[in-house]
Amino acid sequence: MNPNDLSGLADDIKRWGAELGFGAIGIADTDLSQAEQAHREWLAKGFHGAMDYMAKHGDKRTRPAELVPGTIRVISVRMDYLPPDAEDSMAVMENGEKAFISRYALGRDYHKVLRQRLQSLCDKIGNRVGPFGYRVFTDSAPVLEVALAEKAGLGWRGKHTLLLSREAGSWFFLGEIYTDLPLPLDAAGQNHCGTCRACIEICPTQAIIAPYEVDARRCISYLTIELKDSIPEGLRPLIGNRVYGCDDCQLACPWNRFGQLTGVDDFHVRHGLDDISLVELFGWDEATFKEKMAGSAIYRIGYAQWLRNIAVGLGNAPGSPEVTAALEARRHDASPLVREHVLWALNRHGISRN
Ligand code: B12
Ligand code: SF4
Repeated sequence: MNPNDLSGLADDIKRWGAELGFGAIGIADTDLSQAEQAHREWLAKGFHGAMDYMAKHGDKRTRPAELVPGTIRVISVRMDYLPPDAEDSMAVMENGEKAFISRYALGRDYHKVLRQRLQSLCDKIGNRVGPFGYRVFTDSAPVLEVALAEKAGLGWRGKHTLLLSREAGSWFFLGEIYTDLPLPLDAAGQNHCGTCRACIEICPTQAIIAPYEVDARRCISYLTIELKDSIPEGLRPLIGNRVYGCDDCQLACPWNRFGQLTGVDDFHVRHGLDDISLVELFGWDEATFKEKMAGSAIYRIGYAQWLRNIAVGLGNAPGSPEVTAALEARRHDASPLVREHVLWALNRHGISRN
């Protein structure tokens, strides 16, 4: 293809992407050498904690062509997820009897939604150019998504390390197409954080240890989603009522005034999860958990870990007969992980562990 054809193709890709519900699309090359050293250091400091998959792939994460041979361009996409009908986040977090679930997890699991739409975009490209080399990703592969999106002009990395856009704040998922098509490049995003430190100051566990550096081991998102074992006791009181993920650094960010509501029905709130009580959630048996969470990202953490998180929330909740009764009902839970967190929670309410 000549340069004019490639430029026309890039325009078409952006137009098709918008039709498929992507909020923005940009094109980057594969040079992540600037990020490579910082990435190695992050791992060397052990900030990934128990996320072994972060360390497993060596430099493949910063060298796209080593992950998918032949890759010379990355098409980076954004998909907004804020559900239009969700209860106000601050109101839920300030009510200790409620469970706060990160806004990205109130609807259906995003992995499938994004992958399907990225595949549709590749089908459209294939219809235009014939067979071409590509692979689609979102979240789950050794891909440095934020750095690539920044290079592709979708925005800039905020001090909380998430990608920020002037048009959409940070309430979106990222996805990519690695390809061998020599598409024209977009200009990288410019940083607009200035002297603001709101995300760093608000973080309940001081997980943002310096601008652009998160120690995942302290992050509530890691503690409630990625960590499979016992949550360190010292961090439990700081988790408050956040039972799945954490949005505090995003809620504090002034750029999130520009957050866009999602146009994707799959991300709308299901089962009233935006404003539900801890006691009610703790009462779900395993069959109910599986039935209600089918198709949700929450399903992946499993029932025991889910109860572990809610037990922490109940330990931090204002004392009441309902809270005590809910915890007592699980004092002898089959899972040692759940039992241990229940006993801790009862102890917080002045009830002996024995
Ligand atoms: C591992 C991971 C996590 C971990 C670690 C987070 C982290 N900051 O690294 C945990 C479990 C804590 C996590 C939490 C969340 N995550 Co997450 N996560 C990922 C994942 C899988 C990999 C990220 C990664 O590579 N981390 C490793 C480190 C090395 O990367 P890094 O912080 O980007 O490191 C760079 C900077 O530190 C920089 N750097 C270091 N020092 C310095 C110094 C200066 C001066 C500068 C400029 C830069 C700099 O260089 C490093 C290399 O580029 C990505 C998906 C993907 N495949 O990319 C999603 C992803 C980043 N997560 C996402 C989301 C939504 C979240 C949560 C908001 C979920 C929630 N509500 O609970 C929270 C936010 C927490 C936070 N503040 O980061 C989205 C972000 C979308 C966006 N708008 O950017 C992603 C892109 C998933 C997706 N496909 O949509 N996540
Ligand atoms: S998600 Fe929560 S705990 Fe993690 S860095 Fe942001 S504010 Fe801190």
